[in-house]
Order: sequence, then C-alpha cells, then structure tokens
Amino acid sequence: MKVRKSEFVISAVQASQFPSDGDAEFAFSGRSNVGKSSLINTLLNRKGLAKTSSTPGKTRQINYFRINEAFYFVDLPGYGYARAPKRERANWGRWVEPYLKNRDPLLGLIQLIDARHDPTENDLQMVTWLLSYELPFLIVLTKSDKLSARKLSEQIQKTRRILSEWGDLPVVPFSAKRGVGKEAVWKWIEGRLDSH
Ligand SMILES: Nc1nc2c(ncn2[C@@H]2O[C@H](COP(=O)(O)OP(=O)(O)OP(=O)(O)O)[C@@H](O)[C@H]2O)c(=O)[nH]1
Ligand SMILES: [Mg+2]
Repeated sequence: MKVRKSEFVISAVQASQFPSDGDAEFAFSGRSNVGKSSLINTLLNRKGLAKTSSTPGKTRQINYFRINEAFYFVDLPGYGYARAPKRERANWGRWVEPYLKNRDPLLGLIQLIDARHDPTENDLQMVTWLLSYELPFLIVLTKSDKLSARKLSEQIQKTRRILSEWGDLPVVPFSAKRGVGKEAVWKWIEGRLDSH
C-alpha cells in the first residue's frame, strides 16, 4: 500500500461520533501497552500520529485515522490493564463489544499479542467474540525484536497451538522497532479491501 496521506480524525467517546461516510475501516486491538499505536504508526510511516506511551492504559477513546482519503484505521482502547479501576474495566466491554458487533464499515481487525507472552484470557475472549461476529481478523505478535529468532519461531508455533481449537489462524510476527511484518499486515488489509 502506498500511503499518500494519513490524518487523525477523532477520538470518539460515543458511537454517534464515529464517521458516517460508510468508508471501510480496520481496527487494532490488544491489551494495553502491547504496541497498537506503534504498529499503526509503523504501517503509516508516521512517528507520532497515534500517540504511544510507556505508561499502560492511557488510551480510553476509540481513535480514528483516515488513510489516503479512502478508509480508516481505528485504534481501540487497550484492555487488561490490571491497575485500571474495576468500573473502567467493565466499561471497556460495554463500549468496545457493541462496536465490534454492530459496526458495518468494519472490514477486519488486527489482534495484537505480545510475542513474549502466551495469549491472555482477555485475548482469547476477543478471539471468541471475533469468531462469533464473523469478523475477519489477523493475529500479530508484537515486539518480536525482543526475542531471538529461535524463541520467536517457538512462540509463533505455541500461539498457533493454543489457538488451534478455533482453526488454523494466521499468526504474523511484527516489530515496530525494526519494521518487521509491515508488508504482511498491509497485504492482509489489502486483501480485505479487494474482496470488499
Ligand atoms: N522493542 C519494542 N518496543 C515496542 C514495540 N512496539 C511498541 N513498543 C513499546 O511499547 C510501549 C507501548 O507501545 P504503544 O504503541 O503505546 O502501545 P499501545 O498498545 O498503543 O498502548 P495503550 O494505548 O496504552 O493501550 C512503548 O514504550 C513502545 O515504544 C516494538 O515492536 N518493539
Ligand atoms: Mg495506544
């Protein structure tokens, strides 16, 4: 994908603020601090477009970015931040689940999992939702630069094995630091756009 233009659109706090033009969108989800904003910036060749933070749990809003004046990237709030107040954790599901379930322009979702860890309960819950809403998704293992090549390939196999009860799901390694996996993620997005 040649990214000619990428711009921030809105930090939505309620569904009425979502774009209403019907253009396709792709969401990015995963636990807080997993690297969602960094992945978006890497795909767009932009350093600070999506705000990154070393303090987890900073992104509460559903953030929209417009790409090539044609489609959207959606940076979802991270989940599973242990120190978040309980009320906020409950709010996450109430806010994000209806989005996943009902958002017509949503063509696909990139599910991020830290390459250093096995999928969490929350990650598996997400996969269950995505399958039940029949929303196509791609699993991306982030921060792959933090593992040796051998450890990384073991973790890819292990993740596939853990997810195998839901079928043969694609798992792609990614590093925002090194730009690894960028082409694979774009290819998947382009495939979804083409079949649309
Ligand atoms: N080494 C390494 N660090 C990364 C990578 N991706 C992200 N990080 C770091 O991980 C931290 C969190 O990254 P973010 O992109 O802000 O994560 P996020 O998922 O958007 O976090 P929230 O918005 O808080 O949910 C930052 O300090 C990043 O620099 C990567 O591929 N490699
Ligand atoms: Mg973020």
